[in-house]
Amino acid sequence: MNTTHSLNSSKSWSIQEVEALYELPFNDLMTLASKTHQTFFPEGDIELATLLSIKTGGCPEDCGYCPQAARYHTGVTATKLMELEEVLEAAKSAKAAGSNRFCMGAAWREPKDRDIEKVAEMVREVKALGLETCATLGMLEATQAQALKDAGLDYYNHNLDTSEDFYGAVIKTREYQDRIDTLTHVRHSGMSVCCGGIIGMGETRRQRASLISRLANLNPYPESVPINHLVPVAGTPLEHQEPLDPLEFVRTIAIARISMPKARVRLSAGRQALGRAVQAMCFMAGANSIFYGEKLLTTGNPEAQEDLLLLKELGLHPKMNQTAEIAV
Ligand code: SAM
Ligand code: DTB
Ligand code: SF4
Repeated sequence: MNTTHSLNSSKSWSIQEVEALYELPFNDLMTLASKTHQTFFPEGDIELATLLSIKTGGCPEDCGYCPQAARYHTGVTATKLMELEEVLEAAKSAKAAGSNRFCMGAAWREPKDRDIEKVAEMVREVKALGLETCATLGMLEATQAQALKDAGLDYYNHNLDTSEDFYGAVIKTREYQDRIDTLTHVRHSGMSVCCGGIIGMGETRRQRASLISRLANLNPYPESVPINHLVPVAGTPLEHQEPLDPLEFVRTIAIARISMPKARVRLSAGRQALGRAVQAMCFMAGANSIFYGEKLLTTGNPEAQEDLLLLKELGLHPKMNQTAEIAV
């Protein structure tokens, strides 16, 4: 394996090249990923990002993995958009717990312009607390992306989620191209892009390779790459999905690191089920960000103290904000 091209941060990646990485002996792949990580992130810290669901459930889309789709009976209660004060309380707690980034998620297919005005106000106020801001609100028009950028939004999260040829098996209410269009508007607005996917939905290895190739070939590739492990939620069509081999998940993290060397690769949903050993391997493979706090949007996540302890035991340093009030 030629390692020099893997350390090139602006190379394009064919599906075949990504598949070739999957086929490497596991230890060779881990060594290459680790070398890439050390080259591009010599400080080796772990970013902490906290999620808040600012508008939960009742979503008209049919994403087969999602507990917030109105059409599935998952026990999630739909809510209206949260009030500003409640969002600020959560952001202050996240800051006190050491988080660097606060990500506001809404179960919308696409926001209305009046929703954007309200979220823009939240963004301004959260940013004034000294946190990095991120939002994930569904599909955006160019003018909406610009309004969020003008309010001070640092990142917009919008995932490709899987390969183009597997997309229709999981989501029928929108097209892959809709995702690409929103990502284009976000990039043109000047915001940083947070874009990744879900692994373990029944896709083939080639389809995983295709997802990574699409992400790595976005020009430029995303600054943040959340790699979610499917959380099989009761009531969703993927509830009984056969579990993925954990080593295949670790491989995917390593390949995301190698193909997008300067990105923050976030070990995202599904950490509770992965356990400590697999998470440790993901950090070795180059993951350098986590969702931090006991809740994702509607499902569970490890307790903050448990995560800080894990990082400490592994000798990893969280990238904490300066005013954190937490100690392990
Ligand atoms: N509605 C917006 C959208 O779809 O872009 C934003 C919120 S949506 C919940 C954000 C992301 O959460 C999805 O793109 C998907 O990657 C992730 N997600 C949702 N349910 C999940 C699950 N059960 N397991 C893993 N990831 C999940
Ligand atoms: C992302 O890629 N993962 C996060 C965030 N972006 C918004 C969401 C994970 C959601 C997991 C299912 C839930 O908690 O509802
Ligand atoms: Fe709606 Fe987003 Fe869930 Fe799809 S992933 S059902 S768009 S909240």
